Amino acid sequence: MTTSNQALRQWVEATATLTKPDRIHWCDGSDAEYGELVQLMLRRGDLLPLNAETYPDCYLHRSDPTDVARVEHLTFVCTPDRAEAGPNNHWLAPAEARTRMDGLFEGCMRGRTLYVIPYCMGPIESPYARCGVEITDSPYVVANMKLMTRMGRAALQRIEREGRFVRGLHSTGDLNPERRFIMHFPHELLIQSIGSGYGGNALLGKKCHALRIASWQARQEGWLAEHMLILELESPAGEKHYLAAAFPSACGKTNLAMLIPPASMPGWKVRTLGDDIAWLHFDAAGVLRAINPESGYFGVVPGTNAKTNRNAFEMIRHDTIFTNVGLNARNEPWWEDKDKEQPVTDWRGRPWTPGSGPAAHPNARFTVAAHQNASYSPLADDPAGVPISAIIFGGRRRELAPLVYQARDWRHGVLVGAAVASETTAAATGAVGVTRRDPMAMKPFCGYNFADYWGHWLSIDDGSRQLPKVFHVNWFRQGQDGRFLWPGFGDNLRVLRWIVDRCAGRVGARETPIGYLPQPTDLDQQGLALDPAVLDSLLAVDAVSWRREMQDIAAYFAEFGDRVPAGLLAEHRRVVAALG
Ligand code: GTP
Ligand code: SPV
Ligand code: MN
Repeated sequence: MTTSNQALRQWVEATATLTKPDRIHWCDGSDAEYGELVQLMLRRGDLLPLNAETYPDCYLHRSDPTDVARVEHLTFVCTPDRAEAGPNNHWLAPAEARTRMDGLFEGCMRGRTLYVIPYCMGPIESPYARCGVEITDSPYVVANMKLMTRMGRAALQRIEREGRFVRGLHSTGDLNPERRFIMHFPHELLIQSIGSGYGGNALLGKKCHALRIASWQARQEGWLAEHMLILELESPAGEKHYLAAAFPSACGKTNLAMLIPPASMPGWKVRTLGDDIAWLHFDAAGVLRAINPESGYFGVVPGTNAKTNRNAFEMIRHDTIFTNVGLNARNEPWWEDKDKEQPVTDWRGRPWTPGSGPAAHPNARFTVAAHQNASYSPLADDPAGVPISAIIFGGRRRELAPLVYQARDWRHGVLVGAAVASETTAAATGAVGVTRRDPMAMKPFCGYNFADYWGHWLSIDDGSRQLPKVFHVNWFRQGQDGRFLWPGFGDNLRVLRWIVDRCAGRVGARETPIGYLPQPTDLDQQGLALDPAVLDSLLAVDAVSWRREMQDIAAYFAEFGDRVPAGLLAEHRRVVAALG
């Protein structure tokens, strides 16, 4: 196989000249090809077979122990002008980055196969979808891309029709963290990644293309590429709303997108359109429509069980690649909070004993095709996407942020998004549990200066459009004893219900300086065993703490100097004044 697209052919040839692979394989995306790759990886020990009766066609991949998460300190945005990348990104001059990367790519595929993966982010027929080509020397990457994207022949045909594609060059290199870099060249629509085989570092269609490069393109072209789930919420009366929610990594997007209603809320249905990324465009009528550029999930495994997320628990029982989980005595994958059993082997393949610590790495992941999810919505394949009623921001905050509040208007909503903060998680290397600002849950993923990004968000309100309502949620408030105050998971539906009632203008609210909050009696509490005092504290707005928070937000904005849009600062001053 090759291609009629000359630019693609030349790039593959030039890459082969640089990296010197033994073979070149153009991926057609077929099931047979996937099967052959799996066999190859089983032979090489890159994949281990799991219990074929209880977990048919499931495999375990063990990463290099130094390569288990995204590496933000090694991820760069390389624009000619440093200010374009902004203080939110690590930056290198494009020429310097290219020289460094060329040196590392030189001969790196000797003895290996170079795979060419044409992929399409979004339904193949969607005007909102965009194509890319990833070159990689990792069969694990190819297999993951097969489960998570529309890749192969159909994507190549679209590329040949359109002539446009984002280029991504990836090699696992020698997996030495000293020689690990993930570089983005937005002006050239180019990504280069070496030294990691892990998730967001290596599956270049995902965070590198669909967020960093796409956010940069979206700004030029007037749309949004966001770290958001997309779900459909249907009421017992059959009313449907589509919600998009941006929470930082490992803060609950997959779980919310697959929510199963509590028994006390019969007739409500949640269907999943996406669990990680949304591309949002206005249609001709001024309605904001969302597509999910992906077609599979790369989800956090630990914590997944029949109670927290039965849909995910069931969908990963077949045709799933597990990365960095433990094993039980029956050679089944095992992870923390799966069940009451004990593992026998940890994620590194070492014998597990009760003193060993977690058996699964806290950032262990499953890779699975989206249609395996029982709550999958076929609208995820609709080229037109779905109309969004509400955008929900959220973070993991043990204190301060209430269970839910609504921004008064779009401009306030942009401030609420820009002010998101969250405790860091195992999704990236570095300290866990440290509260940091993570605007719109895009801190690791915005491909340009955050100040310009906030300006772009503000510019969305051009006076002619039907804008979604904007909310903020926090499932992670903790009591003195460190336990979560809110039950979360299925019970989050109670909050979603208030949100759609607000969108439909059916329910009132309590106006506070930070926005509109529910009256406790307006939240469905049937079957919810929550102490009323706890609910009051989840819905409290403490002016003293919020004044301190607003100061912290002002200090953060100041890091971006005079590029910060005046509208955002004016909105901040308005909230400060309201807090008194
Ligand atoms: P990325 O894939 O990294 O972008 O993460 P995500 O936002 O999809 O996070 P995910 O849904 O996988 O959740 C991450 C962790 O948060 C898991 O350990 C979940 O069990 C936990 N979690 C999710 N929702 C809730 C909730 O409502 N309450 C509590 N307490 N924990 C939750
Ligand atoms: C995240 O970290 O937000 C993820 C996992 O969704 S990764 O694909 O590694 O970015
Ligand atoms: Mn994510």
